Amino acid sequence: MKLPALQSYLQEHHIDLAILVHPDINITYFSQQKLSYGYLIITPKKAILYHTQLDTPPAIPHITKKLLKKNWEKALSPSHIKTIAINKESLTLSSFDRLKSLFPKAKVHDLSPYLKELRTTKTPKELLYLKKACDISTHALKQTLLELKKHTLKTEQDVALFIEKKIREQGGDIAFPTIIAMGANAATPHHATSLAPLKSGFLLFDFGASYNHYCADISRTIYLGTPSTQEHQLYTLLQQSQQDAINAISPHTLLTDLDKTARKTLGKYSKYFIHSLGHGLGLEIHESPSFLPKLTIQPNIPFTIEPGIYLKNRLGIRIEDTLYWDKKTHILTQFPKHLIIIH
Ligand SMILES: [Mn+2]
Repeated sequence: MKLPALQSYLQEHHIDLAILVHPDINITYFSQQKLSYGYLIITPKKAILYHTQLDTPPAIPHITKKLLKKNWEKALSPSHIKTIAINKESLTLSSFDRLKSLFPKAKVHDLSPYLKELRTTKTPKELLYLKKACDISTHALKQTLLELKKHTLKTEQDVALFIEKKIREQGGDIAFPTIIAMGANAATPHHATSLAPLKSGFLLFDFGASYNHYCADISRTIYLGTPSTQEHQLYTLLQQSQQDAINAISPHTLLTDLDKTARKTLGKYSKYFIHSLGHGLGLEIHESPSFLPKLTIQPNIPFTIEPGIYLKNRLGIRIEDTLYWDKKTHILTQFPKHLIIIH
C-alpha cells in the first residue's frame, strides 16, 4: 500500500533511507504480510524486505526480498548515509541504539506522524478487506445466536470459542481477544471473558475477525430470558443514541460532535457512558483517527461508533458498528440492532 507516496516523502525530505523494524505494523502495511522477524528498508528508489529463514514471503510488487544475514547493513553503505528515518512509536530503545551504531553519522528523522496520516485514509483494496472482515464477523455472530437457542453453550468462554471457530471456518483470523460478558460482568467495558455461566440478563459481545490483517470491530448486546420494562427502555435509549450519532455523520463534521450527539440522547445516563464514542481501525484495532478535537469526517476513513451504558454490579450494554463515509455512510457491520431476546 502507498509505497510510492512514502518514497516521494523521503525524496522531498532528503532522507536516504527509512528503516522499519519488527514488530512494526507498518512493515505489514507496505508488504501486506506478517513476518516472524525482519526489517523493511525503503529508499526513494527501492525497497528491500529482510526476512529470516522462518518465513517464505511471497513475491511482493516493488519490494526485493533478501535473507537477513550478519552484517546485512553493509550493502547499504552505512558510512555514506546522512539521514535515516525511523518510526519512534514502534522502535524500542535498544533497536534505536543499534541503528545509531550502524549509521554513526546519520541524522534521525521521525516518520511516525507521516505514517499515521498515510494509513488513516484507506485505499479501495483496504476497504474491501475491512468489509470482508466485517462480513465474516456478522456471519459468525448469526451462527452463534442460532447455537445459543439450542442451549449447548454454558459459559462466556463457550460463546467466545464458538464465535472464534465460526470466524476461522470462514478463513478469518481473530482481530483482538473476544469479549463475552454476562450480566454485571459487562459493566466493565473490556471484561476478560471468563468461565462465568450464562444466566438470565444482558449478554454483551464485542469481537472482530481480521481478514488479510485488516480488523473488524462489532458489539451487540442481546438478552437471555425476559427483560424488565426498564431494561428494555434502557436498551432502546442506547440504540437511539447510536442511531443519532450515525445520523449526524456528514462531511467535515467533527468526530467529537458525534460523541456529543450520542451523549445528548443518553441524557442522565450519559454519565454511565465512560469511554469515547469510537476509534479508527484498519491493520490495528485502534489506530488513527482517535476522537480528538478538530478531527472531521473525511472520505474513506473507517471508524467505530460504540456508545455504551455501564451500571456497576448490575449490567453493561453497548452497540458498535464499523463504518466509513464516502458520499454516504457505509455501515460495514450489517447486523440487526433491535434487542434480540433468547429464552
Ligand atoms: Mn471498538
